[in-house]
Amino acid sequence: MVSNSAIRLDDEATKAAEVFAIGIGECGSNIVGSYLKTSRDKKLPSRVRGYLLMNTDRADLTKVRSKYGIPKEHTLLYGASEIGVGGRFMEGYNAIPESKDIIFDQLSNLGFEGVSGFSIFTSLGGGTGCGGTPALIEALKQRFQEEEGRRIFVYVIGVLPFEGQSSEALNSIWAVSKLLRAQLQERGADLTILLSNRTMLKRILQSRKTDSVDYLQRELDVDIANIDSIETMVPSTLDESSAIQERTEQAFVELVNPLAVDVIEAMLSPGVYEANKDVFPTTDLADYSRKLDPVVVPALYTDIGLIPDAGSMRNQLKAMIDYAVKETSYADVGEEPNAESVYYVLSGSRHISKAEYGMHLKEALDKFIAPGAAITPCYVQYHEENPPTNLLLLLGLPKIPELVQIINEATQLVNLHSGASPLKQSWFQRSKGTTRKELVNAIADFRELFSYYMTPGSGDNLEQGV
Ligand SMILES: Nc1nc2c(ncn2[C@@H]2O[C@H](COP(=O)(O)OP(=O)(O)OP(=O)(O)O)[C@@H](O)[C@H]2O)c(=O)[nH]1
Ligand SMILES: [Mg+2]
Repeated sequence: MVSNSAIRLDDEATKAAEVFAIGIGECGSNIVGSYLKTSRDKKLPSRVRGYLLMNTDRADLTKVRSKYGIPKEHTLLYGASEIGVGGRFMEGYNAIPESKDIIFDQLSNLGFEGVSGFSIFTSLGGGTGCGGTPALIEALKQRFQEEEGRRIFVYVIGVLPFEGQSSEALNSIWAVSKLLRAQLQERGADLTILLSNRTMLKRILQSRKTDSVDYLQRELDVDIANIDSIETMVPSTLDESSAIQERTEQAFVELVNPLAVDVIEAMLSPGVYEANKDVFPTTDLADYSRKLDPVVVPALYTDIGLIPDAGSMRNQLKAMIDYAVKETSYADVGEEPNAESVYYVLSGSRHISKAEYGMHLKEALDKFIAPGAAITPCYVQYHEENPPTNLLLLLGLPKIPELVQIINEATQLVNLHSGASPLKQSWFQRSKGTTRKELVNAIADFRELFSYYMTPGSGDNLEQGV
């Protein structure tokens, strides 16, 4: 009996899930892979209708299959080289239209026809995923919206680079400005959700100090005296291209991926039917994009110790919001994010996750949002004994101070490779597959789009000439 109903439930949940997940490039594939594996291990019902991991690098795909137990038919090797595009995002971009037929064939075999939403997971610092994502969205929107007249929503979960990866900072700027520009023509992502490696690493190092130090010490075989020495080690080691750099990056990635998986689960779960919970107002995934501005930074505060009988709930909820914004966001939004929209999902027991608290939450959020910003609530009540209390905050268009850092890193790099000599100029073609001009434009675009992040004097000037 148990197994029968379990199967039925599983089936229902899968049907209720409206999202198709695509992991593109190494980071994107790893994140989807570890998400699927974690869900399996924790026996969570399926939150996705189908999934595909795609890469231009054969070895990386093979690795991902064995590491996360992914069946071959859920992976796709495409593009000309089989060894990836090595950060040249323009090649990553062009590889999509060149392989459009095989990509769509495989998506079709995996049942993507009926879904209304896609979530694309990628790093914003590499080539395959960073370049391929905007092209893939164009292809999907063309197929569904322009050819079939059917509206779909596309989310991008994009991972910003670690500190000191200046070459990747440049790719990130290109990708984010490309995604936002495309959106103006209805051919871009409906929502771009930013997770930052540098912030996730910082969070992990702070919250699991000793564990992390032990882990890194073991993995890297170096003596780490304390947490501060890791932080200074990060930029310098990631800047050299050496074996230690690769090992460091790998170790960091292993530390931050579980954090990325947590937030994905928190975002997907309210939109999926489950017998043991009530969600109100009823929420489907498309709601996020209807209610939020196009660039979103999530924050996730889990296992919150709220106790309704112990003193003022108003104060407890205020402390909860303060902590969530300042200490748990996935890209650092500082003390005054000034978000233009907010979506929150409060989940827990029915004594805690209830609409009556909406008023206090609104009041607590006030100092973190712009005047007039929309707040959309969602409450998830679990029917079990003492479920954990969790808060997911999605901040629409917040200020993100670390973008200034990313712009500075990218600008320095462009300046470094600028000059009259053709040898200097060829660096752009060689390492990015594009011209210096395209990158200068992307930086200018980015500065304009995010001008209010920039305070006077911040950011090196870009040498416009040449
Ligand atoms: N959080 C996280 N970051 C990752 C992971 N794998 C790679 N990265 C980061 O992603 C960036 C590199 O992008 P990749 O995803 O490796 O690049 P790609 O899309 O495979 O493109 P090419 O290798 O250039 O063909 C760097 O900033 C890495 O630190 C991962 O599993 N998790
Ligand atoms: Mg790769």
